[in-house]
Amino acid sequence: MFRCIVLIPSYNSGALLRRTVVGVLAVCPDVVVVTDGSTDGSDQTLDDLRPMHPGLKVLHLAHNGGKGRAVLHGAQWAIQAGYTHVLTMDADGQHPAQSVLDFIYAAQCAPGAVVLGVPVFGPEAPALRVWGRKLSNFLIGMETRGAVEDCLFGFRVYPARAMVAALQASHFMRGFDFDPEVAVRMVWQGMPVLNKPAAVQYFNAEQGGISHFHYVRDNARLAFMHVRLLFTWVWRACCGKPLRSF
Ligand SMILES: Nc1nc2c(ncn2[C@@H]2O[C@H](COP(=O)(O)OP(=O)(O)OP(=O)(O)O)[C@@H](O)[C@H]2O)c(=O)[nH]1
Ligand SMILES: [Mg+2]
Repeated sequence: MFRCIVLIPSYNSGALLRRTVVGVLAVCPDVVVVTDGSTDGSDQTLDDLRPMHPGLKVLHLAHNGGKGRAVLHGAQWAIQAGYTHVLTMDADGQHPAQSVLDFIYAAQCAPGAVVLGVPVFGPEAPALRVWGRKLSNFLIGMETRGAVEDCLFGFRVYPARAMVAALQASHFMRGFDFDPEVAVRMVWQGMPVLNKPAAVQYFNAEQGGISHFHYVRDNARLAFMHVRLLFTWVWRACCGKPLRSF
């Protein structure tokens, strides 16, 4: 039976975490938040929501280990709790709570597929973010024969077991390389993909906007990921056999 839970990885998301969770709870009762090593007290801002929302679960990891590790942890918990699918969304209010049910419905209609959000940027989106992803999208589009329209947007619905299996097959994908690489790996495993537009919103510092994307560290990680994926892709093309992890 199809059961989907909203999975929100969070690291020092400030006041936006509670706002995001409240927004999601208004449309979907099942939410799991995974925080790891947050030091800004944002975890505690959810405490008073829990008695009123029995479907809200907050998982704490003691040490910060990256977005991908947090998603893996949450998805493993979700499988144990009987969920078949997870809808991942960011904690910082950038992803649209009003599209949660649409995405869940799309996944319910195609339970064997991964539903990938395609960002629809507003005028406030920084040009660096809008244009910076074009190279990544070009490379990933090539490696997946155009199956993945946007590789960096984290608003998605995954069949939980397939996503966990893809992560467990590799030591990578634990940080910001999670979103692009897991999509490629799932396509290579033959999973159908639905690309679905969804609004993305950027907040400025006064609105509490916060990013943990570190330009040097995370772009280096993404560059290494592209080298890995391109190498694997060429190898697959030459040998005609799948390499699940590399
Ligand atoms: N649990 C956990 N969540 C994380 C970690 N790093 C980032 N996140 C979450 O992942 C989501 C995306 O992180 P952001 O820092 O906003 O990165 P982004 O949205 O890719 O980049 P921007 O375009 O700058 O916003 C947010 O919900 C973060 O709280 C982490 O180490 N652990
Ligand atoms: Mg963000």
